[in-house]
Amino acid sequence: MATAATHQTARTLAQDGQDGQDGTQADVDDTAAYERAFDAAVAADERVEPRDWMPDAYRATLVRQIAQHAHSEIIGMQPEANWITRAPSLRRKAILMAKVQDEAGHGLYLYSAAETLGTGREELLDKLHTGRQKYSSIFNYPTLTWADVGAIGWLVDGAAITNQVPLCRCSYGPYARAMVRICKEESFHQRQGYELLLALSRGTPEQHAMAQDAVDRWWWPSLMMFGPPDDESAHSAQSMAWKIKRHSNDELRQRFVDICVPQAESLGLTLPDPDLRWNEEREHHDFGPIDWTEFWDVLKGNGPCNEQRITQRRRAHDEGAWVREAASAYAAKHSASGAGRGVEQA
Ligand code: FAQ
Repeated sequence: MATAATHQTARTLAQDGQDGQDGTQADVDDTAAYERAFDAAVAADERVEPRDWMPDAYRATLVRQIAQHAHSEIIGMQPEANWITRAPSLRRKAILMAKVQDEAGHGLYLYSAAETLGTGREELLDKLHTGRQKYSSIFNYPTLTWADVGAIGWLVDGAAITNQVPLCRCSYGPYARAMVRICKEESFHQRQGYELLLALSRGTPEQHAMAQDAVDRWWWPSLMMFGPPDDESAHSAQSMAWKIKRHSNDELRQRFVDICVPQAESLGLTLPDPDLRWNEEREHHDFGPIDWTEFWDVLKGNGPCNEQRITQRRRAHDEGAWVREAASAYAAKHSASGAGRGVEQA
């Protein structure tokens, strides 16, 4: 919760502003004062909360990013869910089911965070289903073998954590707080993927080859998850100035590569990049060029599974209509009968 004087000023001004804005000089002065107070609060690392005044563009950027993030979580359930019925043991099946359920939960926290900005879930889902909002490029690739479940956990969840831990310090309170729990769960997801790949890597030659093949296919798309290079990233500069993003796309991508190289060695697997080597001077790993044509093509809808993912999402939404209707009818009935005020119903 924001406590410093600067932010209180923004709140007080915003409350005063509820009296009405009719375009007078006083209103213009008020807006400039709100902006100064908002900028000072962000500069002082205070949290912006739902009732605080915020620039329209800040609100729109948050809705865009949080919605894309929420959509990624629920579309991201599909590639792994594909393997639930074929998990090789009860233990693996239980772990995978828990992971996929966690992803649904992450979607719920994130849609709720977006709702605090005044945008309803129905509207966001409609934008997803009609292609007006994006989800992460990574979920447009197929899961061809069981080892892909391990590669997703190790690389995709690993990339997600690298990107999301800094979001726990995002300037918008509800998003930052949602990320704390999400990151804890992603950490478990990453470890289960690593452990799965380790078991395969140390298994039969066929299992080792399956693990290597999965890593070969998921490595480059995982690097693309961090978004376009900094000089092509339309939103980074403003999002970093607002402290929504704390690091640039390239910084986080580099951090991820540096984390993965020793982990791949421990796994006994090779990362599919002949240019990957330690750079003494930079104290980072150099890595080869990313195929950005592929990335933009996937974003345009031409990835291997775009069509399948969105068709399945729309079907799940349509088939779940009766649940939403029943839940709404139940809530309306109980609020009318006073259950909403704590009266227990039989
Ligand atoms: N895929 O200017 P920037 C997960 C778009 S969750 C698709 O750099 P920004 C958990 C971008 O929206 C994975 N689109 O954008 C899990 C923009 O288009 P727009 C999701 C992408 O926002 C694991 C345009 O390109 N995580 O994996 C991508 O500053 C396993 C220009 O880009 C998040 O969403 C992409 N990879 O930076 C679940 C984290 N990259 O909107 C299941 C939160 C960029 O103008 C299983 N998001 N674009 O039409 C972020 O941190 C940021 O939004 C970035 C992009 C870094 C993704």
